[in-house]
Amino acid sequence: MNQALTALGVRDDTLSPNEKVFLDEHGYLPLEGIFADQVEALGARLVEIAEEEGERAGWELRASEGTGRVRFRKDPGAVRLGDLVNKDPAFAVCFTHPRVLAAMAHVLRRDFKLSSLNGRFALPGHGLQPLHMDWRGRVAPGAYHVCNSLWLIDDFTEANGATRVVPGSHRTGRLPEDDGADPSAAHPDEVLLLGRAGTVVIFNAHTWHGGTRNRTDQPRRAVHAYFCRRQGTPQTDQRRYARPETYARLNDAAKFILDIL
Ligand SMILES: O=C(O)CCC(=O)C(=O)O
Repeated sequence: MNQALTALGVRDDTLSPNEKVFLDEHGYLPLEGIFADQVEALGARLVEIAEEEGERAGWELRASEGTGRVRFRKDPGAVRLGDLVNKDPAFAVCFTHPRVLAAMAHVLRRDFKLSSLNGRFALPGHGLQPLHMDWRGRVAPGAYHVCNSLWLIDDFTEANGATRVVPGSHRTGRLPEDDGADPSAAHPDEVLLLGRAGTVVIFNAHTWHGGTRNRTDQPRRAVHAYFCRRQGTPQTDQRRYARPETYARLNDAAKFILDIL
């Protein structure tokens, strides 16, 4: 793991001490503008893939249902795209960016691989999700299994279905429903992850979070680069899906992150 991280440019100071403390305490960390130079191209490619796949879009996520992998969340009114690893070389940045990998290394104690790389468009009038974690069950603070990163393809605004999180909830060892509240309702402590397109927000996937309703007339697009422990079952079985051209174009360090080396 250390060799792969070094090869991909991750150092002990890739995240500052303040960034690590913020992530530990709040369960999320915005990394502003870190892919601003690529956001337009990635957004255009996502739209093309959504058009090419049509009704079939997201089939890889549905296929993982019932296999013991993370349950595919019913998400009416959202376009889901699966397996972006193999759909365009441009998406490699989402699992090789040193700042993102440094955050994963911090939360998952230098023991992680990609679980899945998906797109999600919250369509106008839709996108509200119950508060949830991307892990079934309660875990003791610090014993984290999964960590996510949200790649903002569009600006995330108050109106367009920005993701909400409940800061610090990853340290409670509790589920959103434990306090008897309706997980679909607004939580008194929730904050919206607002930011400019080109920003990545890391969130410890044990932090309670969920999409909000998009009240604009434009889709709100994001990519989720989701990571789990190396021994964990990935949401997308990278070994099954990896195409020959993906093997050919990625270096060994990137293949290690995908666990296809
Ligand atoms: O795209 C978002 O706003 C968050 C999506 C999410 O949390 C999920 O699909 O599990």
